[in-house]
Amino acid sequence: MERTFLAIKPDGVQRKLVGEIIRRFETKGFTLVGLKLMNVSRELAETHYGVHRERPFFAGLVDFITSAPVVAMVWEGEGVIASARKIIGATNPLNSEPGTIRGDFGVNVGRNLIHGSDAPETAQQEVSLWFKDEELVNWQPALLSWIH
Ligand code: RTP
Ligand code: MG
Repeated sequence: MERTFLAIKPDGVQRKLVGEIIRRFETKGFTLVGLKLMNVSRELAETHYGVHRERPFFAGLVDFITSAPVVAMVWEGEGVIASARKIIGATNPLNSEPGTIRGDFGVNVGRNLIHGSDAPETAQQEVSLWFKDEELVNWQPALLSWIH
């Protein structure tokens, strides 16, 4: 079953939006298979956002993500990678639709509350970068097959 990596960024945790954000993925019908509150090391942040290493916002992005705890998660379900990106909304909250997490709660592109893997390859890489195998729980919600 498809899996994606999501992380509630420091602003989401500081603003007490953890429950609200998790609720949106639960009520959509996805299954939580990994969850931890953690401080992010500089090394992890730089690897995770490595694709943006040459961008002007890179240093600020790493400073921000390492500044306070984040909630790292793995979610499972049909089409979860693309669907989570829709639930999250566009990168810049000025462009994200109301009804999305960033559209409803975000204002600034550098404080956009949550990260979501953007493709199958990055989802796989990010799940194994952030979680050890034994930290993920394989389980199937009862009756899922005929509810969703
Ligand atoms: P994320 O990786 O955090 O889920 O966000 P994303 O895919 O929607 O956006 P991406 O292009 O991967 O950018 C990563 C994060 O860098 C910050 N950013 N700042 N112009 C800017 O100042 C700027 N552009 C991007 C954002 O916080 C974005 O989430
Ligand atoms: Mg991205």
